This record gives sequence, structure tokens and C-alpha cells, in this order.
Amino acid sequence: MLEDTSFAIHPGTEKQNEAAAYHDIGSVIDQEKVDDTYHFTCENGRIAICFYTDSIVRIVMNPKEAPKMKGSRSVIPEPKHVEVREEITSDLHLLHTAKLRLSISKSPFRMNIFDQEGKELVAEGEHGMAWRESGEIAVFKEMDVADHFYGFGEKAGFLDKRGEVYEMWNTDVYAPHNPETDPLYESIPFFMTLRKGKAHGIFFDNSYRSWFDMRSFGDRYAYRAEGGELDYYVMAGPGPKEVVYQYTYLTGRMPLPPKWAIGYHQSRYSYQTEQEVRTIVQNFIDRDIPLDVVHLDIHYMNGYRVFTFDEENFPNPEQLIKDLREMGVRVVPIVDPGVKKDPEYPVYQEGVNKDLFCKYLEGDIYFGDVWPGTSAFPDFTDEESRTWWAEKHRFYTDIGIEGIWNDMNEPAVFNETKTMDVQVMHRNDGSPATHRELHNLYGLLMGKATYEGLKDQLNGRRPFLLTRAGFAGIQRYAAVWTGDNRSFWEHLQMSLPMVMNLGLSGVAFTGPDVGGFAHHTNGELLARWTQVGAFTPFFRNHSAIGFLYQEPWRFGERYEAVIKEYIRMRYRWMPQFYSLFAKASKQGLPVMRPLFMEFPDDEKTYNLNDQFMIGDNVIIAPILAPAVVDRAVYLPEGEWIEAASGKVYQGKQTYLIHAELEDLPLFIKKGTAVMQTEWTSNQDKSWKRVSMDIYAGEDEERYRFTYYDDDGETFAYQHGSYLELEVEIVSTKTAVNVEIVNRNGDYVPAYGQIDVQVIGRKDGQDVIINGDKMNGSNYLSLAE
Ligand code: MIG
Repeated sequence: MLEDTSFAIHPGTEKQNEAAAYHDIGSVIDQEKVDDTYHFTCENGRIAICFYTDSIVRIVMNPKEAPKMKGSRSVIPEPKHVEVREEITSDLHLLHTAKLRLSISKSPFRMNIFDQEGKELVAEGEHGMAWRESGEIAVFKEMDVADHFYGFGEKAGFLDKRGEVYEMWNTDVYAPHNPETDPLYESIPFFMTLRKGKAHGIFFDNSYRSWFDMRSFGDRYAYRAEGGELDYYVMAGPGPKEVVYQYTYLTGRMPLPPKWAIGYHQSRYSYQTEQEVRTIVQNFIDRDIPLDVVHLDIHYMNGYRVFTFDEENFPNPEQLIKDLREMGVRVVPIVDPGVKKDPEYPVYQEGVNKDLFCKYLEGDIYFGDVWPGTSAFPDFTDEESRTWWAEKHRFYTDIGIEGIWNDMNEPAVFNETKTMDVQVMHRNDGSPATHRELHNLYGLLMGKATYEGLKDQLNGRRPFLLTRAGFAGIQRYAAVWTGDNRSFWEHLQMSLPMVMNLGLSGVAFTGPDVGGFAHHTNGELLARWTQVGAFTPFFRNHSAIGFLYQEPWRFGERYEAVIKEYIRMRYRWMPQFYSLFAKASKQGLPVMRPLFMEFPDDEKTYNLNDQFMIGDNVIIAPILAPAVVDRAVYLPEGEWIEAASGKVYQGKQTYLIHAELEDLPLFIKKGTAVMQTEWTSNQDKSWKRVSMDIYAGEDEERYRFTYYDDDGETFAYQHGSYLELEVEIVSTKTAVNVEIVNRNGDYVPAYGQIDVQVIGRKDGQDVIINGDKMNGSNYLSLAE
């Protein structure tokens, strides 16, 4: 291929500034307000503006006609009545809410948006909204020298996306995963701009192939799509947390996962027989390595037919699932969308007879090649197909399965374009549209069908769904793993910013294949990766056919001991994780975060890629390269205690930290607390004791956090059966005060009390719990 040689950079390939190739929207010629929507008719297009909250405004431009203001698959709420003050002068049209100020200049139409303090968030200059005859729509915004960009869903490369160009088009990419590999499996056309400590967000709600360009236009950035309306939301912030809150207000939040899904998962493409699965699980039991889930990849099926088991290799799945369940382990099988074209296969017969597969306008079923050979694809854009697919899952839930793994749902097809023919005409719940328009929604809607089906069938138990593809809103249905990485240190490094940006994009439950999927891992890489995995929200070791097996014990005793220790650490941290997952499900805040989320005024954090936070008080600075046992660690404002040594570090400095293979640099902010439990056994994973480990401060540090617990597997929490403690810790020279400032829910956990441990307490510092001075054993009783 010529593109792979130097021919690709021959003279004359330079692109010119493309902005000039668009039709500008032109000047306002008419304006009216209908209900709560502001309509502007311009020379070259029409614009509608409405508010979802004080802090969220939606802007829609249609080049030809009045914007349709359609609902979307991503956005849940309707616009709200918001108090808006309108001011009109000869050249300006101003719209003010309590949090946002839109200033529209009329000739030509340009819109600048300010926060309530008058700080500019979004500005248009020489170029604004625009379109091309091809149907493409675009908008150009001014880019400040201080702007940093985050989010964009699942993207390779570093944390800060300034200087990058990204495409949104869900794509199955087996190799390579380089910093420049784009697009990947998951498209989330949302980003956050951080400018001098303040953040705002933009969600471009368009499912066509689209692009975000923070590179090509100098002091301007742009986003554009191949078709549809220019439909986007601006979120006011003012901080990164508020932006994620606002974005997930629009696109939804993850349902609280069952506790078991937050544990350790073991996978392999593939464990090929029942016996092999049993042996793997038995190894975990015998070695006392925690395990919650074993995944079944495509070999469990009969000729890759979904909703079947291979009768020879998996003769008795129900018994297998029951036996493993007794050992404390659940089974999650893979389900791909492709249904084998086989006239004797009932699922295919039904799909054809009931007319549930994707078709061309002319009526022919679309067939593509995937694992089972020629296959048809359910049209998940239509309710009837979704309900059918959902019901099919009784095949799994009837035998005790509570979790499903969706793969290949970009959809991936083995052909030149890697996907379905863009001319396929989806039914789309009564508004037919081509695959060109709906491609990016296929995984999301498969997720919707699957999650809702499982939820229906599990008699009040929480389902778990894992997906590879998705779009804005996927967090409502599924956790996301980041696809086919490789057993390279570089991929371990790259997974940190990728998972952090996914978290900023509303998807809190994510993680890479620990140890790397393709290529051969080794003991050191697996050990270091497991140290990271113990703290990524989704924690699964998975590896590919043809490469070394990479279960925890495959590389000898030293590595096994380290890997086991960190998987166990995950379980000791479970109460902390579970509380963070509860927060993510309520407020959208990611479990794993970049440091800038907590320290948005600290520029050193803006592109910090090799450290991350769990919640708001724990910094993890893993070792990400071979043979390295010392690394630089930047600690932001405050005092930080190294968990392993108890050593105290002053923030706003960089330190050289030593970490042998056995060690993971982990720092806890002074004056704060983390919730911990103890590992019992695979069979009994309930928390026997829970402790609140307080890292004593002394200078009036005040810290509030929420501890959350419930039965961990049902929806009873939605009817009040949960425990939520809002705890305040105040450290002074003479005391560490712990106070429950709020308690909600009527769940009383079996452990009955929370042990309070104060670490780093000074002589003369008392421990005071709810006003009472403690001596000897310190605990908080949970009895009501
Ligand atoms: O193209 O099911 O990303 O996790 O093991 C390979 C086999 C299909 C790709 C997934 C990977 C999975 C594999 N699948």
C-alpha cells in the first residue's frame, strides 16, 4: 500500500484551512420565541435554542428548515422551563439564566456564552455555525491559549486532547492500538474544556460519523458531522465535577452494579471446555486468590451460534454454573450480535420469520461475515427486535446467569469497511434511517435490549453487562472494557488516560484487559498491571488465543504472590469502592479520576497521565515500565501519607518514590478516611468487619464523605433498604473528631458496627466519636 510508504508524505498533500469551504450561517433575518424555545432565522439556516436547566443550554441548527428538536437515544430529560431574561438591542440578542449568559450578535449570527460571573466559556469569531452541500454540518469556536480538552470517550493518547483530532465512528480495531489509532470501539461525542481552573462541557448529540478538531485551525477548534442537524448542548460547569454531573444529568448514570461485578474477573479467549473452566476456578479456590467472575468467550457456543452451548465441550452448563456459584464464582458468557445464517437454527428462523433483522430499503436482509460465518444482525433500533433479543436471554438467566458480555457490537463485520453496509435502512422505532446515520448507536441499543431483558428476568437481582461498543449514555446499561490491547508496557501506560477520559465522559465503570489481550505477557508486566487493575473500576484479566495463558499463577511463585496480594487488596478496599460506585450512580462522578478533577487550579495536573485518583482523597502512582523501582510522584496541595510506610509528604512537590515489585505507591490525603474490610474466602465474600481508617490531620482539616452499603445484589435499595452515612472528620491539635452528620436508609448490615482506626495519631490527640471521647476500642455502632 502506497500509504504505508513515504509516498504518503509527498509534497502537495498539505491541507488548506477548511473553514472557508463551508456556508456560513449568515445574518439573522427573523426571530421569534415559541413556548420556551428561541428561534432565529438566518440567511443560510435556522437555529433554535432552549434550556434544560439554568446551566445547560441546547443549540440546534438546520441548514434548510426549522430544527426538528428531536429527542435522541442519548438524552433522557426534556427541556425545562427555566427563568430566562431576554434583552434585544439592534445588534445583540441576549439570553440570561441564573448560570449562563448567551450573547448573540446578529450580523452575522455568532454566539458567545458566558458564566454568571461574566467569564467567557464558548465564543465564535470569524467562523461560527456552518454547513456544506454534502449535508455536513460544522461549528467553529475560538480556542484560548489556556484551554485543555478532556473526555471524547474511548481515545488513545494522553489525557489532554489539545492538539488532537478525533473521529467518532465505532470501529473494531484489533491492532495496532497506537497513540494515533482512531477511532476505536466506543464513540462519545462529549468533551470538557478546562480553562484556568474553570470547566465547561459540550455534548454534540449527533450519531453520524463526526470529528472533533483541536489541531487544524490555529486558535480555533471545530466539530462537525457528516449529516443530521448541528445539535449540541453547552454545560456551564463551573468545575470539572459539575460538568460531569450536568452531562450525566442529560445522558444518564450507571445503575448501581452488584458487588460481585466490582470484584475480580478472569477471562480467556477462550476457556474451551467445562473441565477447563472448573480447573481454572479450582486453582483460584486452592490458592485462595479472590475471584468473582469467570468469562466464557466464543468457544462455549455451538458453532458460534448465540443462545446455544456446545454439547460436547459444555454438556451441562446449568450444573457448571450451579457448582461454581457454590464456590462463590459467577459465569458471564459472551453474546455477539451476529446470528448465523442457518435455516435449521431456531434463532435465525425466528429472526427471519418475525422480520427482526437489519434490512435494506428494498427488503433484503443484510448479511455480513463474523465468527459464525454469514450472519444476520438484529435491528436493535427497533423495539420489536429489542424485546425479542431481550427475551432470548432467558436461555441464560434460566440457568442462573446474571451477567452478559457484549462484543463485536460496533457492529464489527469482517470486510473492508469493518462494519455493516451504511446503506442498510434501520427501522428505528418508526423513523427509518440508514446505518450511516445510526451506526454509532448500534452497541448502545444492543446494550439497552440486553440490560433491560436481564433486569426483567432476574427477579429483582441486579444484572451486569459488559460492552465493547457504545455511544453517549452507554453507562445506563453497561460497563465498558477498552477492547483488544496488547501485552505491552505502553498499553498499560495508555490505559490510564483512556480510562480517566472515559470516566469524564460519563462512563464510570471501565477498565482495560489486565495483562494485555494480544501478545505474550510476562510476570512482571502482569504483576504491575494487576496493581493498577486493583484500582481501575472494572478489573478483568483477559488474554487472546495463541498467546500465553496469564492467570495469576502462570509465571512462578514470586509473581503469583504479588498478583494475589493486589487482587486481595481490591477486596479489602471494597467498601471504599462500593461507596464510590454508589456516588457514580447518583451523581455521575467517576470512580477513577484524573488529579485535575480535584485540583483544577493546579496546572501540573492538567496532563498528568501516570497517576490517578480513586475518589477525592487517594492518589495512585503505579510503576508502568519494566525494571523500574523508583518513580517521580507529583503530590498536589495538602499533606499526603504514603499508605505502605506511613511517611508524610508535603504537597505541591514532586518526590522520587521507591517501589519494589511488591509495592504500589499509594497516598492518602491527611485528615481524610478510607473504608476497608478483610478478605475471608471465595465462598463467603460478605464483609465480616468494616473499618474506617482515618489518616489523622491536626490543622483543622475538615473532610466529609459518604459511606454506602446495601445487600449488594438486589434492587431493595431502591425501596429504602440501604445504609448511607454522611461522615465528617475534623482534625485538630487535640482531637480527631468523627461525626455522623446524616444517616439515611433502613439497612443494618450484619457487621453491625464500623471499627474506627486512627492512623498517625499524635500524642495528646483524642479520638472523639459523635461527641464521646473514646478509649481502647473505637467503633461506631450501626444498631438503630
Ligand atoms: O475479533 O470473542 O475484543 O475480548 O476475546 C475477536 C473473541 C473477537 C474481540 C474481543 C475480545 C474477545 C474476542 N473478540
